[in-house]
Amino acid sequence: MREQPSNATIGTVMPRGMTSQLLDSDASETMEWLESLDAVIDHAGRTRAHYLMLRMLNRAREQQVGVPGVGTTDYINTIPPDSEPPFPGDEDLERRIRAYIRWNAAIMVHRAQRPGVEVGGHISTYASAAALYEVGFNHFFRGRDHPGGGDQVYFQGHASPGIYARAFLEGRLGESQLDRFRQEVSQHGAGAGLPSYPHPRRMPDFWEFPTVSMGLTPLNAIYQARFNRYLLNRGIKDTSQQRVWAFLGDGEMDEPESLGAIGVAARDGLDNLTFVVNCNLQRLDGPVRGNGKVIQELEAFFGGAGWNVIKVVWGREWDPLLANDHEGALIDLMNTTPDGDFQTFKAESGAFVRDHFFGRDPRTEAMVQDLTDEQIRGLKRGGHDYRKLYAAYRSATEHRGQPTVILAKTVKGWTLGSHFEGRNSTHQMKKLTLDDLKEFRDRLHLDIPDSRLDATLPPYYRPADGSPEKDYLRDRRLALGGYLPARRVESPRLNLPDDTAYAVSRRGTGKQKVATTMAFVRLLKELMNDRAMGHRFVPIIPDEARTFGLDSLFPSKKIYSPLGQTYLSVDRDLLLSYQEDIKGVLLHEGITEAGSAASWAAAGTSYATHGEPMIPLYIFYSMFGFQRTGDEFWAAADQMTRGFLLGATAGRTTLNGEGLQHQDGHSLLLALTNPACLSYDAAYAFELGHIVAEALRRMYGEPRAGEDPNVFYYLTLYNEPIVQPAQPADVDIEGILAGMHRYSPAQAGDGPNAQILASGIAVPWALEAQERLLREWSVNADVWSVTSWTQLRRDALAADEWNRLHPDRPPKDAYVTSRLRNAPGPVVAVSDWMRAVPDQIAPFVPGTWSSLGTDGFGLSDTRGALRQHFGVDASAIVLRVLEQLVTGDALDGSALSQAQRTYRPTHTPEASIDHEASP
Ligand SMILES: Cc1ncc(C[n+]2csc(CCOP(=O)(O)OP(=O)(O)O)c2C)c(N)n1
Ligand SMILES: [Mg+2]
Repeated sequence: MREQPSNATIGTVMPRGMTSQLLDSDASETMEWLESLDAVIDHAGRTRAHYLMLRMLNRAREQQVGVPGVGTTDYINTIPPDSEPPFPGDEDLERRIRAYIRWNAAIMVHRAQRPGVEVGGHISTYASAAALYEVGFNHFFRGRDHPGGGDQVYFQGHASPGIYARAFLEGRLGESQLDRFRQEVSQHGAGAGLPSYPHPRRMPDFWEFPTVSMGLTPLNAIYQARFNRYLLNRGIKDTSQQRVWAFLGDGEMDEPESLGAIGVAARDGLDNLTFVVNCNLQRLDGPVRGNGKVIQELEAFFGGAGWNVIKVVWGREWDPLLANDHEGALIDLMNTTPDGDFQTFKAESGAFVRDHFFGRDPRTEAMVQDLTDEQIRGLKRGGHDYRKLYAAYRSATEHRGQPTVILAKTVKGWTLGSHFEGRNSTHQMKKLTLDDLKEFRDRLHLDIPDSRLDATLPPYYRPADGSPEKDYLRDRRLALGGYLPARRVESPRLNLPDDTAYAVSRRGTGKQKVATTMAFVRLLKELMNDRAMGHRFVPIIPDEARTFGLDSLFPSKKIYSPLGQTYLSVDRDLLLSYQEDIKGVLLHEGITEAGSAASWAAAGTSYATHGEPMIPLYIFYSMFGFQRTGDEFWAAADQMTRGFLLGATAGRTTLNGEGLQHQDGHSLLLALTNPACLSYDAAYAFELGHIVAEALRRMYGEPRAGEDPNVFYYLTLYNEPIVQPAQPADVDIEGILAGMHRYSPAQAGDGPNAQILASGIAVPWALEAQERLLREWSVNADVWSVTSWTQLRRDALAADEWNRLHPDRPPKDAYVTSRLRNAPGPVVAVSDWMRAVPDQIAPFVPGTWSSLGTDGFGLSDTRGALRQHFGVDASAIVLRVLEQLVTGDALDGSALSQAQRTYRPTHTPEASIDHEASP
């Protein structure tokens, strides 16, 4: 028996966790409504009641009654057939073009499996996505020459064979290039082959966006769309016509990065962004959601986050069936069938689908009784129906105020035959048998005779010049602004600020103690005020502006928000008030390193994507940089991002009191692994000034012959205030840039000599050690400031390589070797990093090498205590130098035991609290 509707006040908890204290002001009216619903269920059934309830919700929304949204809708297309616009293309020609591309994509991978090569590739992904791309290529994607500017299209990484195959049809790639797929060096030397995936660095005129690390594409696409709006709102470029498309896998959506930023896109109202998720229900190993429904799940996520969701589930063949589904039996079946079953249906026959799907309910069984098994098998999925897709894309591009996600249901391995379609192993299959090839050819209606179907090297297929297919292909792309993908760099070289901008770094701070972070911010302010190019700097911060002193930019540069500032700011009367503005310069991302890194890549590639060189400076806790977002930096390197990464609060002992999770003694090691990243660990402001000037010249000014401008700089900055010395009169700029300069030469004397190599915040410790060595032990030590261990190593490796290739020529010295060749005494290296950081250069240092460092986890304590704990302070340096001198017989061994007594740590050096005296 059904429960009687209650006439009490609605309870305090409503479904989906919304608490409510709504009062029922007319209980008898409420009863009437509830009873009429009951009556509908009794007389017309639950399906009818379901429909009426949805209509009521719709009407309520139209009348602007604020009712909660529905998480998911039925498992059918969002756009009903009678709302589909007419398809403007030539269906037959497009079908043929798709068939050629499908064929060539698969054949390219197949041929790359020829004996002796066997470099692999993916066939089934593109096979499932061909229509998703082709509708875009023929009707939507705008090329660079479109009057409104080009679209930015992120192609799913392992769908690359299809994108190459289209370029082949377009005449942009030749047959020999296709045959060099995944053979970037072996076949015809560097640069002649096609990279496996979209790698702009490997194919800089073709690929724009690296996509194959799953999860980064959705993230990057969101921030690219956001950055396009930023350029528009700041008046730097009119991007209002440009759209960002991201093609994604349904398996890929499991990456936290995939969904992590969708709220940003909704919040910023990015209606210039379209996600197309290829829901083939499979990932690499098997089903994405065998027991569930990935499309429904994603609909709830995106809908809940505020996106416009368009589901393209069924092809046109289903329309008549759904139109006759008066009792909702078919929809019910669709709603309740798990993805695992849908996958199986596509690997089985029409008869199987009749029995196992339609046969589950006599009403649905009856619906298909007049269809043959073949017709049942021919009931297609929406993602293979270009009319349904066209309707979805059109609706997405016309939608205002929200980003759109298109959830398109497809079959993995579609058209490749029964060994591929819907099989769990399909992702990894790279070869077709001769029978597969024949079946595939027949399915695509290609005019290739059996005699030419060689099992190892089946032929490519290209329609002749002047054929209707070729003309159509070309005409469509011409009408849409040119071929895609295409990367073009048309950006002006910048007129860089002259020397005066750097005076602030050179002059020193007198008696005032200033950390290098603050020194950098002072320099940045000067640069941002440059008349010619100051507006191109884009500081990016994940909620640490105050920590790094960047809040001083709030009032003058303001924080970007597409909404401006609609509220009354709590600190509006303060000098450094928090100010948001639609023309704001600062990208204040909130607490998202992932989002900040994505913004940084978007801004740092603006020179190529928009022809507008922008200079992003992403400043973060160095611990949460390479460690947290290293893969994004790697992709950014592939995308040839230019700009600055600023690892603030660097060092294992410098962040007073913070401890294990914050103290970074290793990010420089991680930075070393990125070939596009030049890292510097400056000690002083004047060094920073030269490094920044050089970086701007290389990336945005005039690069020297043979120098790659597509690099970025990682500068580690400290938060420990020290007196910044004025630049020495005989400053060695070349040394600063190459990675080391003798900052404080030893005094001439009779005692033994030593070389102390220090970087960053360790330089002051080294100077103290130098002074004590001289005063207490008559040891003459040079102190070198090593601005970049990594640059020294790279230079040394290059010299090593040159020597290997030129055995008959006099060997070249590495820079570090040449600088230390005649420097007397043992070499002791010290830094606030783990020893492996300085040890990178050890093989290239003549003489005795020894290093001190901060290996292990950080601890919370004072700086002094930590430096003693790790053994990197001045005492530890003195002791290590003496030990090395004794070992090398330059000093009497008896001195050592005395030194050890003096310098071995016995207690924590900082002032202690007298607990007895406390109240
Ligand atoms: C971060 C990351 N992890 C793993 C992989 C390896 N990988 C490549 S494709 C793939 C499966 C992709 O499935 P899906 O996203 O559903 O794409 P589909 O091929 O089905 O369209 C995996 C796991 C990767 N490329 N990146
Ligand atoms: Mg998939």
